[in-house]
Amino acid sequence: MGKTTLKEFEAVFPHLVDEIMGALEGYNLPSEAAAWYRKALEHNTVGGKCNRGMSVVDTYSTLTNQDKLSDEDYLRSAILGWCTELLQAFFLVADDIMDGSKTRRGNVCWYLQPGVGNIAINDAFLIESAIYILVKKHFRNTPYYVDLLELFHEVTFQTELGQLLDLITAPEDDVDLSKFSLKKHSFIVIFKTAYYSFYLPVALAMYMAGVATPENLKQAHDVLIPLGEYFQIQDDYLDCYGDPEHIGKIGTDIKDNKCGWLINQALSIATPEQRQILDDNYGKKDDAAEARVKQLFLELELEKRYHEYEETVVGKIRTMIDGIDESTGFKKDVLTKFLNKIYKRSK
Ligand code: GPP
Ligand code: MG
Ligand code: MG
Ligand code: MG
Repeated sequence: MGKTTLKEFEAVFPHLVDEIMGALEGYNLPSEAAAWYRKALEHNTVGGKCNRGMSVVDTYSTLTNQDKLSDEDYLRSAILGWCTELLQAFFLVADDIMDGSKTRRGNVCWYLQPGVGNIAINDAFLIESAIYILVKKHFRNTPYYVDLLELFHEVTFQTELGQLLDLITAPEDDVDLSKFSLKKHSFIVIFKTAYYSFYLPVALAMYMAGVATPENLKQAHDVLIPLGEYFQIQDDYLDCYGDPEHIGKIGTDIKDNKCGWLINQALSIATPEQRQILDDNYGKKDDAAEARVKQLFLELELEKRYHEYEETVVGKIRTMIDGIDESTGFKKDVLTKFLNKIYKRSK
């Protein structure tokens, strides 16, 4: 099955920016505001791996058994792919403010760019609005238009709920590790990441391919949610152990008091003395305290624990994929491709 390339996929985006700009006609928006919007869109939406966006195109090709899509089918699936990337851009602009991050995709975060600051909050909303401009323009006449709108709205809501729990479990001024648990962690990662990163792109392609029955959506959901949970656990792992040059961002989870996978593992095996070290050093905006936590993670062999987790969860996900019923138009291959893309990822 021919996979789309980043080059091919990225080539669609400038046309979509022009369309979004076209939607401003009639508002008499002063040109400096239009130019700002264009820049916010371009700066924040392009430059990532586009795995989520490209997977809409690839999933659509797989579901419809087409090795090479017609230009029209490519464009339509790529538009839904770019809407997924716009949703991600909206989230990341806001998330970097909330997490106090410094870099994103190898660049200084948008809110830290000269002259941007809090305007980035409004830019995040404007980027979200672009989704609905594009979906309306290209899908209003389809029988599944309302399904697409409801899907984007529900997934956005789910992500915001995950972000809410992520944030209130990590107050800046009150480090209390007894508030953390693997159960909370699981809710956080499924809601803040798995729905929009895994379920959304596949469900979009399923609507386009005409196979989005409740049964098929459930089959997709039941594998994609654990897959997305595994993906965010990789993100938590890379926050501490990834190379900032390679992942394009500097980890903030320890200093930000985040209820991540590593700290939850550490809490489950720490001796009372080690627990004290964590209580004293986790969640402090201090390089030495962060280094002390990292050293303890090393002593607790969390890296080894992570690699064991990875093998176990991937085995379970493969078994779930084997159990998929393909007779109703869904395909195991969609899920296997996702799994292969993220297995042992280092960025
Ligand atoms: C990733 O968390 C989650 C998001 C980007 C969703 C944000 C949701 C909003 C409603 C704004 P993360 O903080 O671990 O991501 P990263 O490590 O990339 O900063
Ligand atoms: Mg973040
Ligand atoms: Mg965050
Ligand atoms: Mg992270």
